[in-house]
Amino acid sequence: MSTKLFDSFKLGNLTLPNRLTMAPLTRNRALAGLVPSPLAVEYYGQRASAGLLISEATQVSQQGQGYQDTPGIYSKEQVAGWRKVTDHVHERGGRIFLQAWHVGRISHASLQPNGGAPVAPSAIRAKAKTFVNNAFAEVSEPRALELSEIPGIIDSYKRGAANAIEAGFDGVEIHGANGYLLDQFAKDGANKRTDAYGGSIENRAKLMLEVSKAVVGEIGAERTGIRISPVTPANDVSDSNPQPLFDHIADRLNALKLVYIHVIEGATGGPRDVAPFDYGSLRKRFKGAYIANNGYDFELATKVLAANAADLIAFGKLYIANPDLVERLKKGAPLNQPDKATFYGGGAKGYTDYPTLDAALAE
Ligand code: 8OZ
Repeated sequence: MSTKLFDSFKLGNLTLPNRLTMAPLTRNRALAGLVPSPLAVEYYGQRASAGLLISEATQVSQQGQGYQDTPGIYSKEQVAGWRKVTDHVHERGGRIFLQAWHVGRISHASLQPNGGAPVAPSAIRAKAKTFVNNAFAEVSEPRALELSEIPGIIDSYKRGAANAIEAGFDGVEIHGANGYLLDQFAKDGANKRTDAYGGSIENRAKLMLEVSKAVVGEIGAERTGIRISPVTPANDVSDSNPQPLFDHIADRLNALKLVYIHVIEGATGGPRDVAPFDYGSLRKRFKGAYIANNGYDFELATKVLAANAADLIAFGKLYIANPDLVERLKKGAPLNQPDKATFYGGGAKGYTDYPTLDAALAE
């Protein structure tokens, strides 16, 4: 079958050798100080043949952490740890963006500064679980952010973006998806504020757009992307009318000239048709690149690229299990199956030990 999946693509100032993107994947293997480990260097390096790698979600502050052992991008030690990852990816001919993350209310007091409450647009606890102290736990009751705290939140993303560039990343993807802080502000199921950040679509989208503007100001639009998930029910988030909300967001991101929008179509890691939504409307409004994600395989990727409904395709679970996904899809070779038991936490097993085709054939 003829496919555009292996065609090159110009993303800002980068030339990607193919249309495959490694989706951001939480793996909970950071070391003390929430520094990426030497295994992370190997893991990302193994996957460097992807057109673009996106790092696992990486908190921009201690307040932004919601799960144990996720890496940060706010300390010198973290920047130094990430520098080893980006150097290795670049040595192997790859390109990598950092995903900048603040979990908002999807956190646990035990992870927060001084054991305090996680922060949210409104003091509404999500019906969601996190993983802390080596066990699943209900997320903690959050407190609503004061209006006076918002500039500090925006600054934390800005600092995270500057640190990411210092750590050698090619760009930053703002995590605006999956029921975390920016998605919580955008959606009316989680945001009941009555100030300038609540109520209308414009007000609810404001924080996501102010963060985008700040990151663009810090590192440049050609190095700034964003991930959104208009209809996902992930982490108990919901909106009563997502189409006009995300149409507005797409228009405004277009005006800010972000290099890409990365769209989770449907329920994160679940059904693509969970709720009606016109993704073509986002595609039409946003003139930068469109990265499509959720449940893609070779066939669907080929179809969507042929229809020009996306520029790049992000693969998650397939990239956990197949470091050489590009080569495997090119050859129509069999794929390794991901092992759910080793997704989150642990060491090399299920992380850096999935064989490449060459390694498998040599056995
Ligand atoms: C799985 C487990 C923990 C976090 C996301 C950052 O869904 C995540 C995440 C995924 O975006």
